[in-house]
Amino acid sequence: MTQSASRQPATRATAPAAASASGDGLDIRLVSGALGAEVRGIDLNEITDAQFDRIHALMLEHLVLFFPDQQNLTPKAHVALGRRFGDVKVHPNLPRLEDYPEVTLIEPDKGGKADEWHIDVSFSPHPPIAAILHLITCPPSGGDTMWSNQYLAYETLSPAFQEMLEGLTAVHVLKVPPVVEMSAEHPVVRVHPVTGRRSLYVTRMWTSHIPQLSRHESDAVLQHLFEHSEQPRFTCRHRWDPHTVALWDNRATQHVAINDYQEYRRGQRVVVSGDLPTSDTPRKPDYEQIGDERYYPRRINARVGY
Ligand SMILES: O=C(O)CCC(=O)C(=O)O
Ligand SMILES: [Fe+2]
Repeated sequence: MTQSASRQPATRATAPAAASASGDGLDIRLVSGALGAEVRGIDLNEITDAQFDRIHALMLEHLVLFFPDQQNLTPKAHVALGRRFGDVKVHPNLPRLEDYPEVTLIEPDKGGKADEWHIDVSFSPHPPIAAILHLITCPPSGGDTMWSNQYLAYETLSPAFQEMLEGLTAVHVLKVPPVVEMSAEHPVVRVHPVTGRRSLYVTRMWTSHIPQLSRHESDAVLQHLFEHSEQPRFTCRHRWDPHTVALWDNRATQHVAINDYQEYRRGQRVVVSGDLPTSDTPRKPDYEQIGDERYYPRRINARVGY
């Protein structure tokens, strides 16, 4: 094994169980064949510029990182870590810490469980580029979280289907009247501003329709993309211990919290904004809709806003 565990586009260079100790004292263990790495040997409460650069590079490579044993991480340092990646915003409608409003409370009893595949806050015109979740209390078993690699989801579509998706956009909506209503339109295939790789950017929880297609076409295409992008072969699954921190690239992943427990579970999350979802292909024209065929599926309205 060389300097660091590495993940190549579409294939794996290293065995998922392999661990590597890099020169900077970090111990990195890949958690699945598709994405995810556990990183030990760092205290996130206080990181140097060099450590930040390393974490950033690891996030781009593995898409989701898990840092166990982060008991020292204060809300202040949590927000400061987020700020190293970009702008840290207050969530539009989830509960938050009183003294640190940028820290969202992830307490499933108070606001629903994030138990459908989603991209965080993709209904916003400025969706987060990254999220940092500090799990503080977890059930003795259950309550795992899964992530899915949306580069792989895109790369495994047939070239003809990939070509059809170019220039399409999708509408993402949060609709919980009368509290919050927000929607945004983003490319179906986005180009990552740092890696340059294409990834799928639609998600079951928030994506309602593709305005360039008829309603029936849009439903069929989205249904296929949801099912395709959620396949186990693109995922990793994390079993939490208290005080593990997960950091993910929200531009190229989706995730889902598994709703299989009854006990109290609590986390604190900071999301980071930055670049906007973009494509390098011109947007195709809208389909001329007939009557009121454009609609927002009922499932969208059931959610609170992860
Ligand atoms: O509770 C979890 O494991 C994940 C919740 C979630 O979707 C999030 O923090 O964005
Ligand atoms: Fe989420």
